[in-house]
Amino acid sequence: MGPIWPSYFQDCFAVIFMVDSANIVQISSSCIQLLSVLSADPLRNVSVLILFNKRDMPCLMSLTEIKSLFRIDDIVSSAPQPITTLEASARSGQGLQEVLSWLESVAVK
Ligand SMILES: Nc1nc2c(ncn2[C@@H]2O[C@H](COP(=O)(O)OP(=O)(O)OP(=O)(O)O)[C@@H](O)[C@H]2O)c(=O)[nH]1
Ligand SMILES: [Mg+2]
Repeated sequence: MGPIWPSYFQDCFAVIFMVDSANIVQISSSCIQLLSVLSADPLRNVSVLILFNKRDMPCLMSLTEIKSLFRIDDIVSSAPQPITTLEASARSGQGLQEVLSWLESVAVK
């Protein structure tokens, strides 16, 4: 669906970019997609949450390794947007409260 995402950018006040952290094969393409989202002009001033999902699943890589493959630190320091990273499991509900708190914090701005 990536090619049609820009059709929705104009009305966004925030972005939640969800990463399937159990699928290490997709990590590099996911990172490229993220960079194109962050460089989109209509999204220059929105808050961004990078959400590492599926943390309940067994995974060959630790979250630290995945974040390092993503070069998260470089992305956060060079992107124009305020970026938050969180981890969650949509299946178990782990981390969802933090996601809601983040949404609330950016919605009142
Ligand atoms: N264990 C687990 N499963 C999840 C979680 N979130 C979503 N799923 C499951 O993952 C499946 C959907 O994810 P994907 O298969 O990656 O779907 P997709 O990203 O649209 O499709 P692909 O492009 O093929 O990856 C569904 O079966 C969901 O129930 C989670 O946090 N934990
Ligand atoms: Mg998937």
